[in-house]
Amino acid sequence: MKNNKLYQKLNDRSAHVVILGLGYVGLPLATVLADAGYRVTGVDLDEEKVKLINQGISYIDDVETSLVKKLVDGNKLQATSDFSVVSEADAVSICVPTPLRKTRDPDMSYIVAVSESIVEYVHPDMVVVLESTTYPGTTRELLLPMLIEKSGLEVGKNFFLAFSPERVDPGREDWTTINTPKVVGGITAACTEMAAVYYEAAMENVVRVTTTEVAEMTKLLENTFRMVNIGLVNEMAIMCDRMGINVWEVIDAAATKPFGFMKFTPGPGLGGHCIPIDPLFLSWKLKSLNYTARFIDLASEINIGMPRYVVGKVQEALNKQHKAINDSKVLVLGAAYKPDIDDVRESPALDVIGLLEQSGADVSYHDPFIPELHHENVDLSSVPDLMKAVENVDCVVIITNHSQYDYEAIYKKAKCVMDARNALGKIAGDDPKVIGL
Ligand code: SAJ
Repeated sequence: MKNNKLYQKLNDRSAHVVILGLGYVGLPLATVLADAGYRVTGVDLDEEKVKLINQGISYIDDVETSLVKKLVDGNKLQATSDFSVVSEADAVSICVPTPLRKTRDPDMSYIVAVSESIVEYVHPDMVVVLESTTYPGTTRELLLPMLIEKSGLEVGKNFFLAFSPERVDPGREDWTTINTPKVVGGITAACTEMAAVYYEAAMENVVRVTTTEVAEMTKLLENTFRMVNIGLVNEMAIMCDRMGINVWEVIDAAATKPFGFMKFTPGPGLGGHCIPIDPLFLSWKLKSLNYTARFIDLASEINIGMPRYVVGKVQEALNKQHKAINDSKVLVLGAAYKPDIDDVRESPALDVIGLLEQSGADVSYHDPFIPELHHENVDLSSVPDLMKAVENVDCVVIITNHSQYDYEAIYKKAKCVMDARNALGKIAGDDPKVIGL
């Protein structure tokens, strides 16, 4: 392997790298690899992204514009929408979306489209790494035949193909593309090694696994672990509520166990483009093998049911004020899917707002990160004066506990609060105007 000229180009960083897809995974990867010494060309169909990068401007919060400018000025990074650059690539990373369709099965159209766009440019002595989260078998069963079926190339000999799951957590500063361990698994051992030496140029800890399926499954275990444990604590909240036990106190007490326990907290549901979605790739694949992934299905059912459970608690809170949801004014605090970010993808706030409106409530929302909310049946703008809105509504529902909210003031001004995040914590004591999960 060490005498292979591709291996040498990757090892001495004289290789030309092409990154396909310049989103929250592709752009950080492109800049990290360019900063490590490779010449990198990013490819994206969005001409605006291409233009911004070539102007030395970053559009991803986690990537400093100063770094993009340094790399572009230093001719280490450029962008294009022309896939033919793959014909000059020594290494290619594919970082395109893998969403779910409305029918909750994987949408592989982006992977298929990008494969069709590069198949004519694939050539001997190149390594291709798929980063997009997907079901086990995608790289071997879908990508490999698409890329080399007609080319006569031999995988593991003059063409190298691997899978390496993205582990980018937007906004996180402690774990970055450089220091987060990077799992790499190839179609063959030589593919694993070629992809590993490619990434070792820039990443501190490359973890080799034996196959693409192991690498694909690793990512799904990581995020299924989270989804199932969140489903567990959500059910714990429901069970504690039935028994009149404070689930937050139980979780905090359990979290004092220094081993064998990992803290998760209940909430209004599961948002984001990873956790609610990735495990469904697995259950979908297993269905094709006549197996039901029961933990995933059960956790998904509980998590999907949380918005409706929260609306039931709003009804309970209003009922204490001798009011119905119908015609009540309800203010939803926080629309993002988790605190202190501006992403509403799969946010449970959207479901809570929709359900409240279906019950006849006059719903408004506030989110300092999200000025406008236009999604399916939701068409709202964030209220301009938070405290005035808190004072004027019949019930405040805390869905996303952004850290900048003054929860003491909100508690004092609100007529009643449904707190789905324990944001008020001990502020409210046993005040009956506050209802938790
Ligand atoms: N959530 C809970 N209770 C919890 C944790 C999360 O209800 O205890 C909810 C959140 O409010 C959110 C959803 O689950 O709506 C997902 O939250 P998350 O903390 O898992 O954040 P994500 O979706 O940004 O997940 C990403 C993932 N990163 C990648 O896939 C590369 C995940 O693997 C990370 O572990 C996670 O960030 C993280 O730890 O921040």
